[in-house]
Amino acid sequence: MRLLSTRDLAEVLGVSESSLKRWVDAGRISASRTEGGHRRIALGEAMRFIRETRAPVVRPELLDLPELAVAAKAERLTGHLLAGDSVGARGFLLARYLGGATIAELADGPIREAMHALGELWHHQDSGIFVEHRGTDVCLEAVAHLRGLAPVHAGARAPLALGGAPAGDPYLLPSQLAAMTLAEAGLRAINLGSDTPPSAFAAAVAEHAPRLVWISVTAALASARARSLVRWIDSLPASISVVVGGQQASQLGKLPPRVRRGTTMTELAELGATLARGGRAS
Ligand code: B12
Repeated sequence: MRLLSTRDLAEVLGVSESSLKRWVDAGRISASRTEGGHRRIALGEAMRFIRETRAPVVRPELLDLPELAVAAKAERLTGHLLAGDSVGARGFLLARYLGGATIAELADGPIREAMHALGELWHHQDSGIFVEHRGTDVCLEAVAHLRGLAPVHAGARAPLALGGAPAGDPYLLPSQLAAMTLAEAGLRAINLGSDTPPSAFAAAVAEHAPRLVWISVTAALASARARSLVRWIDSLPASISVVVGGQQASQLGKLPPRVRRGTTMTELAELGATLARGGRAS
């Protein structure tokens, strides 16, 4: 875990070190102490403080996040993905996250917009497919980078959520974003990723006993696969909440009434927050 001195964080924020020490001592920023008694602030805690107070980041390079300076001013993520610019894409997402956007807002907003724009390319240009594949890789990397930096909200006893995309569905981003959204809402989240057969979902559920299962469907599934997924969902104990979403979720047809359908990560965040508070899903 990266630790910052009070002097470093003061310089990052463009405030005096004495103000920063005061904020630590008043409990506004949590810090540990070195053996010599110096205050040390975890990077995740610094990020939480910056987001919550909307504090401007004056010297991003001291956070070891130089990409922040590169992309903070760009208006859209799409341009970075089209150009295959991974530094810009990382900086774009990080700058908005530090500016207070939630993971769900980033997913439903710029990430969705940019990926949908990439998806139109292959209709129009010969180079579209390579640009789409390169842009997807850049986006996946930027989202994973944010995932690594975002502070963990869930304690060891927080309810567990587990999910992924079904067999025959190669899409990685939607399920990864679902995991991050639920983690931000205060749940522990295990992402099984793309192309997960019902038998693997079943083994994971048996091992981890989740409170919530999410399923993200983006690909058009062969009907036998869709049916076997629905059978498995049907077989889950009533104590497990299930939420299904994604561009092609409607092909699963009629689902048991206790299964929720969601269309956005914002809805998923609301469901996650209810479960994290100990509430019921429906
Ligand atoms: C990247 C991509 C690929 C990559 C995937 C790489 C990877 N490993 O992830 C690759 C190259 C493999 C690929 C392959 C194909 N693709 Co493709 N792909 C895309 C693309 C550009 C982005 C998908 C993505 O990541 N979106 C980002 C997410 C975040 O957005 P989203 O899916 O809308 O998700 C939002 C909501 O649905 C919701 N949500 C999602 N999951 C969940 C879950 C829950 C629980 C909840 C509550 C909400 C929720 O929240 C999200 C944020 O708002 C889309 C374009 C598009 N319009 O999406 C085409 C797209 C999906 N692909 C398409 C096509 C045609 C194909 C291929 C058939 C191409 C081919 N000829 O080979 C193959 C089929 C693969 C297969 N087996 O099905 C078409 C599908 C058209 C259709 N509806 O039939 C699209 C729409 C492109 C287009 N405009 O034509 N693709």
